[in-house]
Parts: sequence; C-alpha cells; structure tokens
Amino acid sequence: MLRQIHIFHKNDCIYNHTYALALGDDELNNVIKIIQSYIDMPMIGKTFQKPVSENFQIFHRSDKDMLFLFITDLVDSIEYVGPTIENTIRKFNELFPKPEDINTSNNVKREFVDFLREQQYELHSKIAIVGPHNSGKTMLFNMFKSNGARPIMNFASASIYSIDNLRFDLWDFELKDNFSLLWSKFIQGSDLVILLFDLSNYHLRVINHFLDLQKQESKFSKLLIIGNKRDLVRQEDIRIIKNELNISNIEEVSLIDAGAKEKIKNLVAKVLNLKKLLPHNFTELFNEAKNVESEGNDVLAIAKYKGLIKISNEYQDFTYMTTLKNKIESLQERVDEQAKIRKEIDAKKKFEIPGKIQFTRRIQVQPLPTSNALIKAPPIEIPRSPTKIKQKTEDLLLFSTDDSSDGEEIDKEDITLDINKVISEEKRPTLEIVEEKDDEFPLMLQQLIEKQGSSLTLNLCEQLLAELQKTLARPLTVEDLELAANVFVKHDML
Ligand SMILES: Nc1nc2c(ncn2[C@@H]2O[C@H](COP(=O)(O)OP(=O)(O)OP(=O)(O)O)[C@@H](O)[C@H]2O)c(=O)[nH]1
Ligand SMILES: [Mg+2]
Repeated sequence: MLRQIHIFHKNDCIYNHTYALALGDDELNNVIKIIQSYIDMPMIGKTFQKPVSENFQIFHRSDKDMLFLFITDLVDSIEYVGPTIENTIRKFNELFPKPEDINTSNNVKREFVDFLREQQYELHSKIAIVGPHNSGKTMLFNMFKSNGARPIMNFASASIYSIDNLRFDLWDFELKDNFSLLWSKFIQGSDLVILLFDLSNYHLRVINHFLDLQKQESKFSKLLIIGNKRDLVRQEDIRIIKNELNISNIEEVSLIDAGAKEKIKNLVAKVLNLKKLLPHNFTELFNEAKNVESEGNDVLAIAKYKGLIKISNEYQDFTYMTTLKNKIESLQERVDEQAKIRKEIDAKKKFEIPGKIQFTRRIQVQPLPTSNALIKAPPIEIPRSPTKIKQKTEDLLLFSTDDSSDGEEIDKEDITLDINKVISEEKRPTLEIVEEKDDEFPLMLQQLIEKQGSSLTLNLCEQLLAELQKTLARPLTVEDLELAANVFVKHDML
C-alpha cells in the first residue's frame, strides 16, 4: 500500500503526505542521501524502484528541479505505482506552476490533498479474508463492507473497506472448498491477509494449509490471525488450543459480540501500521513552547520544540516538522550568540598579566615526578595552608603529591618551553617584584588558567604551585606561573 509521498524542490522537501506509517525523519534523510548519491545525472522521465528495508520500498521520479518520492510496502509493483507517480506530477505541475506556492495557497493545497487521497483509492490496496469453511469469513466481510459487493469471476466477491481515510478492496472467497486452486489467485497481491478460523472446530492441517498459502502466494503481505467463535470455547481450552497451534499472535474474537467490529478495526490498523492522528494536546504543547519562547527562555523553548519533533516523528506527521526545525535553529543561534557575548565579557574581566611575559631560559619540567627520584632540595616553606597541600589532587596528574610513588609509572612527557626570545626590558617582570608578591601567586595562576578557558580552585592552585616549587627547588617566578598554567590547561583539554 502507498504509505508516504515526499515532494522535493531543489533538494528542499516542500510537501509530505503520510497515508500510513513508514519512514521517520532520520530514515527518510538516509533515503534522500541514497537517492542523491545516484541521481546526480539528469534522469528525468524515468521512475526508479528500490527496496529500502525489510518492509518498504521507494519509487522516485524527477521532473525538472523536482523529485517525487513514493514509499510503499514491498508488495506494490511499479506497474501501478508508476502511473500514480506520473499522475501526481501532472497534477502538481497543473496546480503549482511555482512549486513553492504549495506552502502558501491553502485552497489549491486542499485540492491537491483530495487528489492524493483519490490516488490511494485508485491503487486498490487489498485485504483478503481467508480461512476454513464455516469460520465466519462472510460474516466478517459483511461487517466491514461499505456498500454493495461486486463479483470476482465466480469464486469471490469484493467490496470497499474504509478505515482512517484510506480505502481497501475487501475480498471474500465464496467456494466451499478449503483446497480450491483458486485460493492462490484470491490471495495474490494482498496488502493484508486475515486468516480466520473457528476456535471451537478446527483442523491443524487446514490452518497450516492457509498459512502456507500466504507464505507462498502473498509473502509480502501483512498477516492477521483471528480465532473466531470465542463464545463457544471455555477459557481453559484457549491455552491448550494456542499450544497446539503453536502460532504466536493469535487474536481471539467472537464476531457475534457487539465490540467485535471495533476490536478488529483496531487490530487491522495496528497490523497495517496505519497513521494515528497527532495527540489532541499537540497544539496545546506547541502554544506552550511559543509562550516560553516569547518569555525569552530560549533553552527551555528549544527543549519543548524538540519534544514536539519527537512526537511528530512518532506519529510520522511531518506537517509541522519544518516550522519546528526552523524555530530550533534560530533559537540555537541566539543561544550561541549570547554564550559568545558572555564569554567575551568574562574574558575582559579576567586578570591581566602586567607586561608581556616571556622566558629567557630553557626550562625543563618533569611532570609527575616522585620526590625520591627528583628532589634532593631542602624542605621549602610553602606560603599558605600547608595542611591542604597534603591533600591528593585527583584531577591534577601533572605533579605528584605522593612522595612515595614510583617514578617509573609516571607519565614522562617533558614540558619544554621555547625561550631565548628578545624581551623588552621594561615589560619583563623581575624576580624581585615577583618574590615580593608570591602570596598572590595562587590567584594569579587561577586567573592565568581561566584566561585560557579552563578553571581550577584556589586550593588546587596552591597545591599545584607548592608541588612546582618542590620540583624546581627554588622560589617561583612569574614565568613559572605561566608555565604551570600552560601545562595545566594543556592537560585539562585532553
Ligand atoms: N457462535 C458463533 N457463531 C458464529 C460466529 N461467527 C460466525 N458464526 C456463525 O458461523 C456460521 C458461518 O459463518 P460464515 O460467515 O458463513 O462463515 P464462512 O467462513 O463465510 O463460511 P463459508 O463461506 O461457508 O466457508 C454462521 O452461521 C455464523 O452465524 C461467532 O463468533 N460465534
Ligand atoms: Mg462465506
């Protein structure tokens, strides 16, 4: 059966029509990529057919800068889908000389939607009721047929079954012969086969014969197995029957029950995967998202619009998809822009190092050294909070805090800074100045780190400097701060 129509103009999807569920937005995008990969050549005037999954196939045809994509079940043949696509293209061109008008002119669009509905009728999707003699087939047929029935030669009759804006040809077999050769002809080309049997009186061999018939003559059709006359069977026998038949998914009904019609309609909709209408609160949710947006809560609005996309996908109703995506895109741009501005303001607030700091010597630092291996220097006085320095800094692997750790296991990556550059004398911070201000070093280090887009608490800055000082075995300089900040940020980014 015809499930979806997608119409593209210059690679933009300008119209979708979902008759029944098939591809979601992501799967559809993959299909488009596949088509685009082999449709670069101008192949106007030819309809292509391609299976895209275990259940569906696509038919597509180009016309000028338009692409018409039809998605159907595997049972459908190009013999009748082909002419439907051609009719649709002809009608579309007639109604929309400017293709993009489809999204503005509502009246003409309505005419096009009606036309598409007719196309579904004309494809004569088929439901065949099969099953043993006396199982209730004709009763089911009469329950669902719309108006009169027409004879199919001398062995069947057909009528129309309308469900959810779709129409199916419904077929009933009239010969009283479970093994008639005409069953093959009867079942061929069905979209759905309903196998009905009498729960109170059945033969395994006959049921299996109908199951084989479906597999052989109508393998792409959906199958709904219904055990009828439930009223004639005791509850405890049902399990025994199901075990004996060894068929999963047997539905039990009693056609004489008042609720049987509704129950079977729901089963048919489920097995055919028919489209469900969007939930009634969809518009409400849409308005809610718009309110949040107008209140300026962009992030929450994005989340709400994304939720609506999820629902649209679930119901494969693409009516609002483009609007929702556009909204998310423009809101996201605004959020990104605001984040950028905030970052710039923050950066300006950051501490600025006096003058340009450069190194005049080549310094090598072994990260994560052990004090045993590297430090033979006398104990050094740590400026502040010596107890805190003992704490292990899990997130700082540059400088070991564990005096007893084994140097062999430590990352030996050297941190080498290129120096030997000419520095203007007045900008170079002198050691004396630095030494006088060394109690500000943790703060300076923190600010240097933040300037490069990372962060580290003041405590950890202190610890880092203490370790660095231990390692270097001398008082720290501003250059050392820069070095520590660079090394930390480099590792933090990994
Ligand atoms: N008790 C009971 N009887 C039912 C039920 N459904 C159908 N019947 C009866 O079963 C008999 C056969 O029904 P049909 O609809 O003619 O069955 P069929 O499969 O078309 O039979 P053939 O065309 O002769 O092969 C009729 O007398 C129905 O009234 C049911 O749910 N419960
Ligand atoms: Mg009958």
